Amino acid sequence: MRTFRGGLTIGLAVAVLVAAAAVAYERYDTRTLKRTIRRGEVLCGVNAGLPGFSAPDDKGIWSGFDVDFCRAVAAAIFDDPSKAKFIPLDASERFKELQSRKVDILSRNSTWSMAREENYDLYFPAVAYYDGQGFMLPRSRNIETALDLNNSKVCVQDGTTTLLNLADYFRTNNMKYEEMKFPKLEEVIKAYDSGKCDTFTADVSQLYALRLNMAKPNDHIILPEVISKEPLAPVVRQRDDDWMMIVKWTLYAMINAEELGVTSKNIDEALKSKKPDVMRLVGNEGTYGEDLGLTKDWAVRIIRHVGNYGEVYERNVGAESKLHIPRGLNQLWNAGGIQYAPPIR
Ligand SMILES: N[C@@H](CCC(=O)N[C@@H](CS)C(=O)NCC(=O)O)C(=O)O
Repeated sequence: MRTFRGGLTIGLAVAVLVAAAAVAYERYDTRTLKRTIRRGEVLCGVNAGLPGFSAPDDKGIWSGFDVDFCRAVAAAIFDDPSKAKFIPLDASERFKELQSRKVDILSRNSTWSMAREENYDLYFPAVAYYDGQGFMLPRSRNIETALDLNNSKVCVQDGTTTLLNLADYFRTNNMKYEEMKFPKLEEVIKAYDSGKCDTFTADVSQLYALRLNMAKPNDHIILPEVISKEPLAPVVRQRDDDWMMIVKWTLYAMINAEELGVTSKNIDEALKSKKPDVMRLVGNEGTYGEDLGLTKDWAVRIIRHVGNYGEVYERNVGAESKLHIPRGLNQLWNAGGIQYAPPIR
């Protein structure tokens, strides 16, 4: 009888433990790396269509800065950048969808903010692109500063930090505005295009991208004021540290490679380099890749297939792209910007 009761107690304790583990598993996904490797591809949540950042062409081939970052993660893991699958996500649903494991990583012009990490149990490993919010409006309106936007109708997308900063900016400057808010980007653009709004507000990089798609891009100007900090970063789930480390160090490998002058074109020479920093980057010294759960040439794979940070920037949004966004804050720290990667050592 005593044994029976003891067995019952143990049974109950085991059941409680299993239930607690199930709850913990539901809340925290700690197995993304294993699942990704088993699946053979990285699932990337991206913007449905933002030229320069992420957009499919007419054959369904994706390109852009955010797309390349996902390809870099796939290259680090699989030595094959094509092992990244792109899943377009709306602004308002993106964090819930990452939380519910629809994607492994969000690489979608998402601003790192405290509430987003707290409310969705997410983590933004490192800043991929320092952005800020601005205003676009028809050149014909002859407005040169955002402080002259009093009483404007402002087009803005719902579910974004943009909406919150807009309210702060007008309140701080004692100005009135009418919020013309839409859940989908197409609706915001349509409203702006058809003259329903006096101005359109979004991250400056997005204004550059969207202006390209206007019938007459030259008819629209972007005002000089940048009214917020928008550190755009990839996003992963909290307490999934193996995965978070890979995402974080993929970006840092790209930034360090640029700082060390290692590019997709000279990577084979870099493999012969005797410079200690370069030797660590390319895996000829230390076990940095193995310690990430990858191979020693993890960074070589990224640089060879996708390029260093500067190459990715210039190709997609900088001088070699249609957007021509100056490097600005995204220049390396030793060249006037604030992109700064901790060392690989
Ligand atoms: N960085 C801001 C804004 C990001 C954002 O989603 N912006 C909109 C306005 S351009 C967008 O990309 N929309 C595209 C879409 O929802 O498909 C954020 O993280 O909230």
